[in-house]
Amino acid sequence: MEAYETEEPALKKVKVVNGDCKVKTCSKENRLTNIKVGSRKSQLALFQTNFVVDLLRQEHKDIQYEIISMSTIGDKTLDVALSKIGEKSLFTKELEVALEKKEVHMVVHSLKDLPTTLPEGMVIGAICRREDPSDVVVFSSENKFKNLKELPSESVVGTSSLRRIAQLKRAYPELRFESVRGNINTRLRKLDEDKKYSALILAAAGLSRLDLEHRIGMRLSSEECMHAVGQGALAIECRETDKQTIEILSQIADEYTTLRCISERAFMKALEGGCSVPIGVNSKIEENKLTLKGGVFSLDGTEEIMGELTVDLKRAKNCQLKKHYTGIIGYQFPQHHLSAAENLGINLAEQLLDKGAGNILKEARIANEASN
Ligand code: DPM
Repeated sequence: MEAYETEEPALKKVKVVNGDCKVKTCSKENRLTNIKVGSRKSQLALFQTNFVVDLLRQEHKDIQYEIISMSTIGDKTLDVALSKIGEKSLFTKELEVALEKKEVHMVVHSLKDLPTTLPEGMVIGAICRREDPSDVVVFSSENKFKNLKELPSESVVGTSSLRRIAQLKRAYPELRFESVRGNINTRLRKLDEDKKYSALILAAAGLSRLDLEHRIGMRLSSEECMHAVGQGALAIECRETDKQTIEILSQIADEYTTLRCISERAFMKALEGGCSVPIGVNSKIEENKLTLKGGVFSLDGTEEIMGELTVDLKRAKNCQLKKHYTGIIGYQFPQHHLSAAENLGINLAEQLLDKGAGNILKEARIANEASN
């Protein structure tokens, strides 16, 4: 079997055959001593960046870390619904330019904001251990509701996610779903002050990172609302050729999260979905078996096509090594597991396309473009 070998001679040479990692040599004088980490400026983004820097510090105490924060188009375009801006790398572009110009070594993102195809030359060097990936409901501080069912009909629920709207319309046809933009604190302020919204749908992970768990009024089950691809996981993007950074990042990557997220991203990629497509997923690893559940939903909430597939990782066959799997590098993990995860996502997408998911997605894209 062919081995993945690092190209830059100065760095610790790592040779990997099927996850069997052999460290060969280490030249001290060229080692990175100062790492620049790019981040968006929002409170959540800075929290996430600091979280990753803390993890890195535990593994690499000898390195200095510097956080460089910047605004992105997504941050600047607050008045338009997310799905209507039509730019896939909305929250990532400026940061990727800084990476390309070598102004930073790495950038921390919410994995769900990273497209399944990254810009040329960029990879995801690590995905950290996933937090709760589910969606939750936050009610306006004025009312005492505990469940969406209790809201009076025609109450307005704020979310810009077509995925959330398409799924929740099925269970709560009497509610109205309207776009809301801005970072989490801005949204909560609009919820409490504007009187327009009775509730918001948000990711549990974002709220808990900001210590706002007490605002969670109701957790949505996966039957009611499948989460977004990659939700709840943090990803660190870096240059594909920057082997030193890739090696440093490899130590904070979580194997199960990586496998689950590769399967989810492969599923979305095979369906050609972006952040404005109503696709939801759920994944788990139990007893070495990776299970992926996926769904495609029509925007009006009338149609859904779902499926589920499992792969036994123990029985996964050796495979041709790839540079990355949906942009994710995991050279320290068994490659045949990464490959099995990717194939699982592709196979599930094919199963859904056979059941007619292509038409639902096409209609969703047309409807979304027409409302631009
Ligand atoms: C993406 C979506 C949303 C974000 C679309 C979706 C939600 C937008 C909205 C791709 N990015 O989920 O279907 O409801 O108006 C985002 C959040 C986080 C990362 C906030 C959230 C934090 C959680 C995480 C916005 N991106 O979803 O409530 O790191 O996974």
